[in-house]
Amino acid sequence: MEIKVMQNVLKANDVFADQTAELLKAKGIRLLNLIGSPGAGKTSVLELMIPLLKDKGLRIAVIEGDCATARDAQRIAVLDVPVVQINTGNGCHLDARQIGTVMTEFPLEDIDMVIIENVGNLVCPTGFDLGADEKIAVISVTEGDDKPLKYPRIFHEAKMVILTKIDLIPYTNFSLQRFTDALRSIRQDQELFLLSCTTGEGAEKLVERFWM
Ligand SMILES: Nc1nc2c(ncn2[C@@H]2O[C@H](COP(=O)(O)OP(=O)(O)OP(=O)(O)O)[C@@H](O)[C@H]2O)c(=O)[nH]1
Ligand SMILES: [Mg+2]
Repeated sequence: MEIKVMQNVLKANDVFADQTAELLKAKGIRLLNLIGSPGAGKTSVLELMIPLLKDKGLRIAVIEGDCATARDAQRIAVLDVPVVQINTGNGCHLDARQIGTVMTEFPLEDIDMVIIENVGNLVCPTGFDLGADEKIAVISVTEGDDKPLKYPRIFHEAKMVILTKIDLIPYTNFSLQRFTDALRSIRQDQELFLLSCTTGEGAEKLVERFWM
C-alpha cells in the first residue's frame, strides 16, 4: 500500500515535469537542476558563473530552493537577474508542481536559461524530476572523496559534476584520483569540472560548458 502511494506521488510529479519541459522546449529555454549537499557551494557557483554568462549575452533566471529564509535569493538578486525563492519548510527537495508555478512568474520571452538550485541534499532531489534538461551534481572537497560511492544515484544521473572548493585540497585528505575512480565506477562518460569559487580557478571551462 505504501509503495502505491509513493508511485502516485511520483507519477503526479512527472506530469508537471513534462509540462515544464514542453513549455521551455517550445520557447528554446534550457533548464538546469543543481543538486548537492548543504554548503557544497551551489549558490557560490551561481554567484561566480552568472556575471560571466551575462557578459556572453546569456539571459538567466534562477529558482532557489531552501527549507527557510530568502538568503540565497538575496545573494542572486544583486546580480540583477530574475530570481524566485521557494521555501519548502521541512521538505527536503523541490517538486515539479512548484517549478511549474514559478515559471509563470518569469518573463520567459526574455530568458535563455533557468537554473534551479535545489534544496541542499544529495539524496531526495535526485528522485524528483523537475523537467530539467540535465541534473548537475555539485560536491565539495570537504565532503570527502568517497561520496560518489556512498550516494551513487545522483552521480549516475548527472553527467556533469562540479567539484568545488579545490583551493582546500592541500588542507584535507581528499584524493582527486580516488574521487575520479569512484565517479568512473558509476558512470564512464562523466564530465568533471574542478572549481574554486574563492580563487576563480576553473571558471572559464565551466562557462564554456554552460554556454553549450
Ligand atoms: N574555500 C572555499 N569556500 C567555498 C567555495 N565555494 C563556496 N565556499 C564557501 O562554502 C560555504 C557554503 O557555500 P554556499 O554557496 O552557501 O553553499 P550552498 O551549497 O549554496 O549551501 P546551501 O544553499 O545552504 O545548501 C560559504 O561559506 C562559501 O563561501 C570554494 O570554492 N572554496
Ligand atoms: Mg545555496
